[in-house]
Amino acid sequence: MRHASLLCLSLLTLSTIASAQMQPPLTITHVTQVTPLPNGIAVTADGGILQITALRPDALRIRITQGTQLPEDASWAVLPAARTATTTVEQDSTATTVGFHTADLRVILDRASATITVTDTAGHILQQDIRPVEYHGTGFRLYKQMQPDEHFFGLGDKVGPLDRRGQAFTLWNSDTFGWQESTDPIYKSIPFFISFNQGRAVGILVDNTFRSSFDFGKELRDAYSFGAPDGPIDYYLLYGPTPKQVVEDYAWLTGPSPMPPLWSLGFQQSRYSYFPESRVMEIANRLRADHIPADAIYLDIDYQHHNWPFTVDTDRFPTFPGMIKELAAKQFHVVAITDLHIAKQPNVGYAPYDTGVAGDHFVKNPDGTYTGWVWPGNAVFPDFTQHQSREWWGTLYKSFYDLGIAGFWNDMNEPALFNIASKTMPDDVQHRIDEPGFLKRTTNHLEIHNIFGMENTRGTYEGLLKLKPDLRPFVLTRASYAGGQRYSATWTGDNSSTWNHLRLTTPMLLNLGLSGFAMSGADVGGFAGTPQPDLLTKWIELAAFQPIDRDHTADGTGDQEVWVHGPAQEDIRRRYIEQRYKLMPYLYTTAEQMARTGIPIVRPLFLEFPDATPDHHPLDLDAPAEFLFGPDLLVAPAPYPDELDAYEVHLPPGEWFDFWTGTRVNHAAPLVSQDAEQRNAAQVHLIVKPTLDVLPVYVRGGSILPLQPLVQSTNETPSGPLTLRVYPGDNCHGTLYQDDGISFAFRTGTFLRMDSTCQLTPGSLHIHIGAHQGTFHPWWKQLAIEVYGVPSTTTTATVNGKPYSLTAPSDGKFTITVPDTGKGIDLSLP
Ligand code: NBV
Repeated sequence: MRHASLLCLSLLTLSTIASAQMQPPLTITHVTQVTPLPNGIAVTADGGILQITALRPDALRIRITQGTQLPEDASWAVLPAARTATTTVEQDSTATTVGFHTADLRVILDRASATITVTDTAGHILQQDIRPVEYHGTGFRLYKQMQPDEHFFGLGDKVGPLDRRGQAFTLWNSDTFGWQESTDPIYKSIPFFISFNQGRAVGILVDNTFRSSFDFGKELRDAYSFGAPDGPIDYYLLYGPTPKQVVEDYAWLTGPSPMPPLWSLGFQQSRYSYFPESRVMEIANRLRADHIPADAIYLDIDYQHHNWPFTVDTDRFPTFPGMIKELAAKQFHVVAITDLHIAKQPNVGYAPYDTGVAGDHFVKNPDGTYTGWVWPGNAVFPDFTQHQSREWWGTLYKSFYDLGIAGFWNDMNEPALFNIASKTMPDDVQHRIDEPGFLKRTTNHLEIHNIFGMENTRGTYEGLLKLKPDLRPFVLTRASYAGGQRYSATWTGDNSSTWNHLRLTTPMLLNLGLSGFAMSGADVGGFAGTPQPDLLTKWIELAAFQPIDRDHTADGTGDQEVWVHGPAQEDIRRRYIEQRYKLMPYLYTTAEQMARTGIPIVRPLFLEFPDATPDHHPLDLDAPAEFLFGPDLLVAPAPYPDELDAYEVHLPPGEWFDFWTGTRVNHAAPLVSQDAEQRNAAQVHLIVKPTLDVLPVYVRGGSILPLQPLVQSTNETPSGPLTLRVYPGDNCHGTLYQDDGISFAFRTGTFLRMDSTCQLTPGSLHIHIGAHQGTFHPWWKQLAIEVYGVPSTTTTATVNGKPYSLTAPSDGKFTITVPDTGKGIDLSLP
């Protein structure tokens, strides 16, 4: 009987859904009234209203709604300064269209269909609606023309190829242990993508926090679309035309990643979990004994008392504060996990619970505090959409931060829950929004789910800043939303120890970088499972050229530290980690560029070389495993990393050098005797035979790379000169940025910047090393200027006008060591 009624109920539900789907969508169409605005237009149409405004000449905001009233104007993602930015526009109107233009963009609204077309000033279509906006109940969908050569990037670390064309995605933060290539959604929701069509790039942020979806030509061959089941139609269009400009615009809109502490760019060792205390020390000591440079050790959940956040299991960690000190003395920074589920433990003196209850900081059901089951058992969850609850959350870090724990890891913040089919909070959980810039109101989990993790990290980041205002916080998160890069670095969650996962890492980190999350990594060696020796070696090689380099694995898997497969493998792995440390001045300079401009640390080729192919398709499509580490290093792993067959490396047009040998690639004639046209003839194709111990890396001719002597941690002061490697070529320049690596003193001028250039003319090379800018005093006294690609017959040079005799080149390079007076150096080679 019970079964029968359940069946009736489900049939009824099914038929209701079916009839809702059968209903034709409501559309917004036929313009009835147009109000010109100083910065755009407000339009009334049949079924709803549209407002299109220009924030800058190259940035539009488009808001559409059913009815007559735009919804609340508030955003978790977009910075207030950008949202309120405005520029004046010129109105345009014809018998069939209305619209306006700025210095960069033209907006054309068709009067009959209320569809929008955006073009550049030359009339190239950047985005075009193919039909009126559709509403299905509270849900909406917008369809845009997809051009034959249009490619799509972004949406964070969604799994799959770099180019999103032909794929569809859902945005719903999900705990997906052991995700695979076809898994969607995973942990983060970043509703931002870049369209790149024949050299013209446009960025779109769809600022809607509900379970949105994006389809890039999967449903319809010639259209892409986006929509959400609820919430506003509120999207931003950012025009390049270069992809780099779009990425910078997006950083303007949502903020860049902050300047990371220097140590977070070092090698990080983690596992679920190192315990007891003696095991943590054993790992730290082994890293030092084996001379594996390293900066961080992670404490995963098992350091806590019964998995209660902000506690310590004193049986396993009897001298926890002493351990943190001892690790600091060995130059290790400790990162501790602090999950957001607070153990529901009343009356036992558990302060996070007691103070949370006292302050009314936990999310509620319609009928009381919501309780869910996670690591600590029954748990409660902070209401991170209340600013006062985030502030309270931030105070929980005080004792750990005072102990000297350097960084914090916010895991499980999708939020992840056990014992429930949805693996997250029920839809009807209530969140109270109490937030400057927002109406004070209560909403349900459907609206808040995707920003819950981001607001968790915001509480952590801002809390840490309040506790130690002059220390750069380090927060690592699994879940986030657009703009979350302002508060935390991220990683790609629970990947697997397989060759395919090694391959998937690169497009995930590249798309994260294009979506604002420039400080990112993937568990090196893979989380689920145990890597074979060669896989771990190859993974460590690759990760040396990624923003966050953290070896991490699950509980119950085999050991995964650098030394586990014997000295031969360890030697190779050590060499790559050492190379990362030698490149630290270059990596740190790249990180500073990221924090200032939003340009990511790892970059797809088309970001730096949008014109690399004659028909302007992204070169990345031909070279799916290649990427740039900073502006000048091109990393070219095998496209299928376990295959031993030779593969083709595509280098963008221009001059390239082999990073490891210093030799010029694929050119026989001496560099200085060639003119620019000869040098830049075309793309270079190389055939590479993979070997275990070599990860091919190339340097852009025209770059000046700063390197330092080897250190065992970023705390150690390098001894010896700063090396500037000069690789001649066109547009030759390089920057070095330094500061204390920990504080915000750089904001008031305590930094050092040196901008250098070189000029190559047939027969001579002139190098200018810039004077020091800023007041920071560096560790070096001398510069070792290494010049590549110069004929070995060269015997003299001049340094600041004085002759300097050269010794015969070694490894294809000349080295000129000179004191660094800070006033700049001019060096000429005939
Ligand atoms: O805290 C334990 C793990 C952590 O090691 C991992 O990195 C996270 O992604 N955590 C997930 C919880 C359980 C994983 C099975």
